[in-house]
Amino acid sequence: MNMLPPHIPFAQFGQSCSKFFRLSDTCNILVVGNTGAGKSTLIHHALDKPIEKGITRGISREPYRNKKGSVSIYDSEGLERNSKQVKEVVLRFLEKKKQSKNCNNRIHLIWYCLNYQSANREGNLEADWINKLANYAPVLLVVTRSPRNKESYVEQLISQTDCNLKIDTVVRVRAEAEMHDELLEAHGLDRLCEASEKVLNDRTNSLIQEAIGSMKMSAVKWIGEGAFLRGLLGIIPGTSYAGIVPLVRNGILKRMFRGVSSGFHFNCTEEDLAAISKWSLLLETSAVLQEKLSEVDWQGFNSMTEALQWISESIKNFADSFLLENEMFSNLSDTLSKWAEFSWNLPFAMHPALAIFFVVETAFLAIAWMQVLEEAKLDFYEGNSDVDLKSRMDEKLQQMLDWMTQWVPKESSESQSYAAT
Ligand SMILES: Nc1nc2c(ncn2[C@@H]2O[C@H](COP(=O)(O)OP(=O)(O)OP(=O)(O)O)[C@@H](O)[C@H]2O)c(=O)[nH]1
Ligand SMILES: [Mg+2]
Repeated sequence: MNMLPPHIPFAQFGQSCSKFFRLSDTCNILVVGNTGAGKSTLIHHALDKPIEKGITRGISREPYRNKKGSVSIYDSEGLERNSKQVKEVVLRFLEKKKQSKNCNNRIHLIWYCLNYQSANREGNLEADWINKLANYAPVLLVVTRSPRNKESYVEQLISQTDCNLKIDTVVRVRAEAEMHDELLEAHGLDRLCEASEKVLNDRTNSLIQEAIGSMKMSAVKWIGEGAFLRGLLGIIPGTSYAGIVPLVRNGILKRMFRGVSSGFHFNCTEEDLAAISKWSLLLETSAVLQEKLSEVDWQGFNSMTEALQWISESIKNFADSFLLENEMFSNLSDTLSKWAEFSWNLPFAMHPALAIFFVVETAFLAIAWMQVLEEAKLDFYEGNSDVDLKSRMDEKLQQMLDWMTQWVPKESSESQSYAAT
């Protein structure tokens, strides 16, 4: 007898989702729905894995995975019995997963199971609850124990244009054959696999945006710290401008570059640091910046905080013109002013211009590096990992230099009036 291996619907899950799998190693799915809707049975047949029989309690501590590891499915307790409490458990679980910076730990899809009988009766759909879930991940409505070709009441409802339900797709499934007057065959799990892949693909770009956003937030913290610490050098009496090149190799900037790079999961090696410190464009940019800042009348400021606020305002045009999105910019200047408030309400004396110069120069350089890494990361998600960071950084620095050359810092009288307000 010719024994075929059993068909496992989710064995190859994710074959059409290569972009997503550059972001995450696995797709995490949470299965929710009413008690007895057939959630556990669905997982059992999707993966051909033994699942705990009987009433499920809580949420599975470890997900059920296919052999490849491309899909990880969390089973959950049914909703009727203890509805409010179970809902809270589910929301807490989703919230916790959402906090994770690592995409591997997030919930990427939700299967909301409703059996055909309930789906075919009015009043069984908890729209508010489903819409709440949809804030965390796209929701697929799985109509369980459903005839293959018969639309349920709920499906008709969803297809109406004025329906406010945040459901991405509906899939009809019967995970296990049933015997009634006749044999009702199992069906739908392959469709559920395809539909899940499709929804996942549609969602991948926004997942990438979120991931990049949190990488940038972490980078900005490093930049704020690095710029601040380097600025401190400017108020230490006797400090003279030694140039940024040796500083790239010194502790403060090394730490900052490493931090920014690690936020993007890039490794910043000694060689990279050596390359960064060799850029001649960097020297040129520094020279232009120093010249521009030397035109400012620093005596118009009463404290370092004020001076930093002024510089934030001034470089805002810079942000608007090409380099930074507003949100990033304000985050950076917040970081800087927090640092400033923290310990810089010192009288504005000694070497203020030098301190400001250090802060701005460091921040510009690090922001350029951050943007290079961001673009490299986006390319990586598109499937191109062969990116020349050095030539990209050259381009960025050139852009920055062009901007800097045209930059006119505010007149000293303006800075004075700013300081007075
Ligand atoms: N024949 C058949 N039986 C099913 C199917 N889905 C669920 N059942 C039966 O319905 C009952 C409940 O199924 P479960 O998979 O345990 O349902 P559940 O949603 O996990 O239930 P809770 O964990 O209590 O919330 C079991 O007796 C299953 O055998 C199906 O597709 N076909
Ligand atoms: Mg169960």
